[in-house]
Amino acid sequence: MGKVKKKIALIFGITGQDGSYLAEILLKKNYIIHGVKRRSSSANTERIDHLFDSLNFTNKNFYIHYGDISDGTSTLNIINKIKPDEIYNLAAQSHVRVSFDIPEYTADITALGALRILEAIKILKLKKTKYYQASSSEMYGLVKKRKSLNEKIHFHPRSIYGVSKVFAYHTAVHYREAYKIFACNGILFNHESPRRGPTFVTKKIVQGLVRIKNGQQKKLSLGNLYAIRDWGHAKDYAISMWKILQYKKPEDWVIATNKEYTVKKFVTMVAKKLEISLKWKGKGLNEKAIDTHTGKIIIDVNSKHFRPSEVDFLKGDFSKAKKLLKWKPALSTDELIDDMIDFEISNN
Ligand code: NAP
Ligand code: F7E
Repeated sequence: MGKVKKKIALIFGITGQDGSYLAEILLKKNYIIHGVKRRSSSANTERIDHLFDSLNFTNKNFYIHYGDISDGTSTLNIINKIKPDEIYNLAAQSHVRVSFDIPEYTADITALGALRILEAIKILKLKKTKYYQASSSEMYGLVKKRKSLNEKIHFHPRSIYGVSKVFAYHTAVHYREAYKIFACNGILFNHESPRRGPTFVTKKIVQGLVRIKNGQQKKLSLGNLYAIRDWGHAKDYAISMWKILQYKKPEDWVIATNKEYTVKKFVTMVAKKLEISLKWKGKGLNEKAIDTHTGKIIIDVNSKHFRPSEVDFLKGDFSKAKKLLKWKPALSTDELIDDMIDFEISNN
């Protein structure tokens, strides 16, 4: 019997939260992984250092290439060299708040980056290459009714990040329809993990409260405490990306937990697990939480964390993925918090 040819995956955004989990999953499935890393002044490979030996390159199934999706030529060259079976586009300027400060840059990376990859697949006539687009619940933006959102709900983005993701979403659909490329969108709701970037709200809360508990930080300043999000674990969501590309047809999928929490509830859950007793008082910019043991204010609200336009409510209906992909989240938001706290305590 001949050897089964290993599948080749190319991951843009390999150094990010999701890229690192996806690489782990695909390596276990016996894929050869190629990841694209942009040049930076520091190594920035903390999330993937356990997967490859950056000095000796001992993992023969894992390769890193310098590239940048703002650079169409290098993007095309990498895809041409590797001719992957599957391309996962997880690369983005992914911070919604930051997209208000650098809108043009965000659109270049988050919107046009996707176009550059799809155009390369088209130009190179890679008929067998499948494409995954990291679409986002931020595309829904302003929702009319506070109900679970599915694949049929229309988009009304509230930031250039959201607008850019809508562009990338429709670009994937367009290349599927016009050029028969196997292009899929995973519309992923918020997903977090110990590897989440420190300025996203869940990581900021867990890290902040652990440090406050340890006496290393005095106060945590937050923005809108009443935004509602559907928070899952990134490890579960990375599995869905692979499943989406294994489905018989290229389609678009909502991935979520279908549970809702306010930012304030998330704070309360983390504080309770850390045995910090909170008393909330005040409203709006004057809202604060006091540690009842010390009498000190440990949480306040700072307008610098507000967004010019907010997405107030996001909760996802993942019934299509559950039925057809047999995907569902293995970990609850409560278990996600446990994982994030355990990591923070052992790595602080
Ligand atoms: P992340 O941690 O911010 O990772 C983003 C990745 O993109 C990083 O590897 C980053 O590299 C890379 N990148 C940024 N600009 C690039 C460029 N010009 N060229 C090449 N690579 C570039 O984000 P994540 O949470 O893993 O999310 C993965 C994807 O899913 C993103 O597209 C995000 O917008 C989308 N998404 C995320 C969520 C969520 O809740 N996490 C939900 C829906 C959709 P550096 O390490 O060099 O910065
Ligand atoms: O904010 C509120 C904030 O920045 C969540 C990205 O992965 O998920 C993420 O986008 C909520 C917002 O995530 C602070 O106003 C309050 O309502 O953690 P976040 P996000 O904006 O939902 C989507 C699905 C993506 O696609 C994105 O790539 O929390 N909030 N106080 C705060 N947010 C932050 N960051 N910092 C605060 O102090």
